[in-house]
Amino acid sequence: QHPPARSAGIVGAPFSKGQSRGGVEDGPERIRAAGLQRRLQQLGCAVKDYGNLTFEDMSRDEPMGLLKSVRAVGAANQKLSQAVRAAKEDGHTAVVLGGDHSLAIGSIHGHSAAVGELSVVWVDAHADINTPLTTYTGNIHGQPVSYLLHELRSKVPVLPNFSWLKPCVSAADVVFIGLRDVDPAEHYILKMLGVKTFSMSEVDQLGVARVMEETCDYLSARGKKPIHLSYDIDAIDPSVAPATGTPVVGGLTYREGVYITEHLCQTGLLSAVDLVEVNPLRGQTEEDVRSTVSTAIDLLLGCFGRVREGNHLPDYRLPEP
Ligand code: Z70
Ligand code: MN
Ligand code: MN
Ligand code: MN
Repeated sequence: QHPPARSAGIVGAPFSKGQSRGGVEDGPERIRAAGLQRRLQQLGCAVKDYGNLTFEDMSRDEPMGLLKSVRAVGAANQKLSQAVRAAKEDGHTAVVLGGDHSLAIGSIHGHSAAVGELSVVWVDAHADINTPLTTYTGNIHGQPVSYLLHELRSKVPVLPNFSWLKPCVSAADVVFIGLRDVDPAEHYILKMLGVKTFSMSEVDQLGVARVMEETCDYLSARGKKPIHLSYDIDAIDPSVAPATGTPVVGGLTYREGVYITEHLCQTGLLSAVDLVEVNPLRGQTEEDVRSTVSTAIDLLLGCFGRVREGNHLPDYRLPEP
């Protein structure tokens, strides 16, 4: 195989106000400290690290009904959108290190602003498609998909610090993989819009290889659009990735999780990746955190051409005696 020359543009987004647990803002540094840049470079991938975004404290950010930290989430995502757009315009495959999954709002918006229409592959235990009116937690990390879909425009109210956001994704261009904790209103929305989903039940039934084949066939039937992979680490089983805010039993194995990234990489269309919800404070032990971070790194390496059969650099020469 001759993988195209790749470069990763890494944007750290240490943001946690889309949910209520501290620690997820330390995800980017932990993933970097585990050697992400060096491991990508060993694959022959060029790396530009844009560093971490900084998010100002929002002094007055009272809840709007149930909805928490609306102004902070809006402002952070506007900043992230601009950063992802810039990374794409510099020619990189964008890598957003979260932070919580509310960041997908800005990441997908910025990606779309740079390249136009997208396919979105959302790998998650959760559907994250509540609207501000259906949520019962008030956490915006359970809502990003509803803010992004054209079809839900009339169901999402105008919110402070979100006036920059215009829906930019069509429901028919989204595939969910790994679902196993979906709220009733979310299930209704998914059915109403006819969104393509592969719950854990379908992963069990079909196997991950057929799930990925059907995912790519489904998306490419609407044209070969750049793919945005939004990977919530809680899609992976908590026995492998326990250091996350909302672990849900019965998740993807390490091998299934990595296979998804390998398959998407092979399409040549992977254009941006979010890796979110790694929370170093949520593990019971340091080994829990290490295992979670190490899995996150392997998922990202899979996105950039690492294969389990082994890799070698294109200019490799055997040593001569
Ligand atoms: C629930 C909500 C969620 C992650 C929890 C949970 C959403 N559906 N997402 N943990 N990563 O709050 O809307
Ligand atoms: Mn999520
Ligand atoms: Mn989740
Ligand atoms: Mn395919």
